[in-house]
Amino acid sequence: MDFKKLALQVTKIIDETPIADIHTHIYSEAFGDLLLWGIDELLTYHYLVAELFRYKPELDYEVYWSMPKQKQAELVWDELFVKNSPISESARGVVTVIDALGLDVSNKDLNKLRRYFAEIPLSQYIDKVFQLSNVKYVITTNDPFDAQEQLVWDKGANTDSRFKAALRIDGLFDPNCFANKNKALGTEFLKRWIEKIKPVYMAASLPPDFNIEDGGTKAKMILECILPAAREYNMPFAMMIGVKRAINPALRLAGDGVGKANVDTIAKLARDWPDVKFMVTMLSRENQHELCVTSRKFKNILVFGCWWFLNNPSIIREITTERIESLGLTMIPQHSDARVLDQLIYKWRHFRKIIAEVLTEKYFDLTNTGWPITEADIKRDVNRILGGQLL
Ligand code: FIX
Ligand code: ZN
Repeated sequence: MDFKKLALQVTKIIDETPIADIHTHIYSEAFGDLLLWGIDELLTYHYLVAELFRYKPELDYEVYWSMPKQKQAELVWDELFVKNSPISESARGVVTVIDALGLDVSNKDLNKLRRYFAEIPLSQYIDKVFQLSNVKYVITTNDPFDAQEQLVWDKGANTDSRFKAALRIDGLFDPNCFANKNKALGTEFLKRWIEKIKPVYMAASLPPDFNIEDGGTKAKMILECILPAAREYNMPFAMMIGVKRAINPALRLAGDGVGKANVDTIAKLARDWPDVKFMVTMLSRENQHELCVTSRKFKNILVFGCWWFLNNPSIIREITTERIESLGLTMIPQHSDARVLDQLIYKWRHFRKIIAEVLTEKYFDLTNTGWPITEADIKRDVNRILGGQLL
């Protein structure tokens, strides 16, 4: 098989495969201003805010936070895009979006870019973003403790089938949360919200020192309420492990860090709850190989995504390659974690390029040993890992 011909074929199939984006923070129009979109939201994405302070260390955190959104965006634009090349993954992503929209990226005129977003109706722009990113649906992060979200769900919520729900329950781990005062309250709370929003899965982020055997609030809620509910509703529980929340509180949403976690606690959960499906993503690069190995040992662990600080091409390539080598087509290689609607365009455009390269190499190895790889094989494989079939 000619490598270049194979590469073109794999790339075309990946580009044409509609994506199921299984973890995002974007909302349908029904959620009002919870849906972030447009150039000013792209520029004030918390990844870029963290980078702004590295270019402009004299900038006071609270002075920045007191600025209107437009001024914040102008600062980011000036420092990361005008005075310096937008070469980081997050900055490059903004350029990818602007280019994909057919706008002129060379003029660096932020106000000219703003005019495009001011003139396009939101519903038309949502359609355009889904079309350009070729995403068939997103699963968002629905927080039952968010007052603004509660109002929308009480009114009847989302009717756009491109936006599916995930029940995010980090709030249950707050020692002051009413719903963890006893098992009955926690269970009632979960069932009420599962019935209300019909989530694809329940999810929680967990710190590096998460230990299911420590008897703390997290372990108690997981063992007494979350996993019994997951079993009863045959619903996956997604554990996103390794985040150190607010290591720099002054950065607010941008202030979280990362730590290596203990995979043994995942193995214990998978062993003790064999009929519950655990979706697992870990934030530390150092955890990835042991997560692959552990997932090989437990058929109820579904590894997913190159989460957050891992969502950089150099690490994505490494992680995706080792996952295909260890897990074959039994994992979900990526989610976008998009917080701004427009990011679907760049997060998937960037990832598609990488997985096309990785899959081409693996298919090429196969063909070199006489194994026939057909267009139908590639379509089947890509749709399995990126089309939502594994959920
Ligand atoms: O816990 C999460 O869902 C994380 O993805 C977010 O907290 C984080 O801010 C993020 O958006 C990372 O990409
Ligand atoms: Zn997220």
